[in-house]
Formats: sequence, structure tokens, C-alpha cells
Amino acid sequence: MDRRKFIKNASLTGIGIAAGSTILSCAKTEKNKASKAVVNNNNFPIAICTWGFVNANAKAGQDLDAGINALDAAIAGVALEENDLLNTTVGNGGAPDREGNVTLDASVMDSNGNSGAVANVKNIANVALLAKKVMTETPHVMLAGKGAEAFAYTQGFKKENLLTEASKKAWEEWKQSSEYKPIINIENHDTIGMLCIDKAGDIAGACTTSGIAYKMKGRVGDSPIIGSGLFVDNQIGAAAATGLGEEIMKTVGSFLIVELMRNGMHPQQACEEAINRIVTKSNTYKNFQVAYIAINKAGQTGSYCIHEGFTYMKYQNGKNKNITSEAFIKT
Ligand code: SD4
Repeated sequence: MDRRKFIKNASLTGIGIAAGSTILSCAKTEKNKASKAVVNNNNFPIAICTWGFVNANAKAGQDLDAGINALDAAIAGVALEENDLLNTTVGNGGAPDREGNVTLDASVMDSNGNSGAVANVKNIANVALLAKKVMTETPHVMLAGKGAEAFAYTQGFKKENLLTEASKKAWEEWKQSSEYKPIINIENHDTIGMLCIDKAGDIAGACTTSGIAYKMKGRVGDSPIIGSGLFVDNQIGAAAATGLGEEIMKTVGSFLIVELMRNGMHPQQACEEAINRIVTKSNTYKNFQVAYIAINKAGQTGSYCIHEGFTYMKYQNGKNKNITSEAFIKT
């Protein structure tokens, strides 16, 4: 069903959310009654992620097919990229800050509304799993810097030098000009944000990144900020972001998308509105990329970006597809 029909049907019939044969209403109040979608458990599980991270999304999808819950599947999926030394935008091998430090940001959210995050962490590759540990093993939501790293060792994480020879060489070349500007569609991949719906129909997500290459020391982006790089509401849906974190944070993009879906928007329409908020406020949007992906409780998905070139992966029924996102700027 396309999104216009979906919205029309939802508002005309006032249908509730049906989980299997059960009718659930995610919108108990009059105010929220537009937030309704047909849920069919035969659609599940589903995994989606930012960019063309084929293997990571397949891993999450296969884990979900095997009965793993949405959060652990998302963390296992993104870990493939965190461990990939050739990926210069996530985890080990990520591009450093302008002083040569590789520092990682990550967040997770489970289907009970719990969240965990780490920011500016050195020497630890699997920061999405570390974010889960913050969520489950501490009274806090976010740990940063040296404290996050020290906590990681108490949880059995190993210390790794995340600066590869290739990243070091690229950084040394960058230092010749030291020109800092956001790069649009870095190597056609970037931050990985992953959203999963498991067999039970529960939603969770993970987001992990090395952030913007050659950022200032201490800079933290949107990825570990709950509501900016990632937001999950198991009653409604989830969203994740990639691109220039400063712009995503100023508009609290992922939270905005979930709230728009709560008010009845299809994920596609909600992603478009979140990008509209950025381009109407910024005079410089032509110089940077922001892209969103979203999924609702019924398993419908959407994506939108400023510049063409963004794609996202969708795994469902054993098929792992790369979908080209529509863009605000059309060439
Ligand atoms: C950040 N959103 O740190 C992340 C990284 C990214 O293009 O996606 N860069 O701002």
C-alpha cells in the first residue's frame, strides 16, 4: 500500500494496530488517534540500516530469523562494520579527529524504552555493545571519554589501537591542507544506524560511528544522542540518522520522525518532514548531507536525504535489498 492510501485508510477506518490476530491501539488518547497502522506478524522480522551495508544488514536479518531479539540482532549486525578495518567511518579503522585520535560514538535503544550510549570513546571497537552495557549494567544512560573506556575494561572489552596505517596516512595527507569541511556521501557509506523488528514484533535499534573525519578533539555528534541519531518507541516505530550530526542534533531528527509517525505520518512522509525542517532553517544545506531511515510498527519503511546518493538496506523474508533514497535536491 502506498503511503497516501495508508494514511487515508488509517484515518477513514480508524483501524487499530493488529498484532497477529490481536487488535492493539498504540494511541490510547483522542489526541493520538491518527497513529494507527495495520500490523501483520507475517511481515516480521525486518532489519533496515543506513547505507549499503549489505553484510551487516544480512547478519541482523539472519539473527532475527533465528529468533534473536531486535536489540541483540541490531548490535550483532553493526558489529560487522565496527570490526571492518576497511570501513573508515565506523569502529576500528575509523578516521581520526584532527589530532589523530580515533574516537567513537554509539547508542542503542531497546523495545522497553531503555537506552544506553557512549561518546568520544578511544581504544574500544564494539561501542554499540558497550552502549548496551551502559544501559544494562549501570544506573546511567551515557558514559563519555575516559570513563566510558574504563567501564569497557570492567566489562571484558579488549583495548585496541583503532588507528590503522591507512587511516593514519589519510590523516597525515589531510594535515597538509587541514581544511575541515563535511564530505557528502563519504565513499557511499558512513554511520551505520540499524533498526530491527523481531519475530515478536518488537522494535529496537543501534547507531555507531567514528563521527565526522578530522573533527575537533572532544567533538561528539548525533549518533550517541538519543532522539538525534536514534530513537525507538516500540508502540510507534523507530528512526536513525546519518550525515552532519550538528544539523541532526539541532532538529532532534530521529525523535521528530517517531513523533510524526505517532501523529499518523507514514515513515516516508515523516523522514521528508525531518529533512524539510533542516533545509528550511539552514542556508548552507547544499554543502552537507543528512539522511534518515524509519520504520513503523507495521513494518513500513521510509527514507529521505538532502543529496542524492544515499541508499539503505532492507532485509525481509530472506531478501536483503539495497533501496535508493529519494532526495530533497534533485539533479
Ligand atoms: C556524526 N552523523 O558524527 C555522524 C557521522 C556521519 O557523515 O554520519 N557523518 O555527525
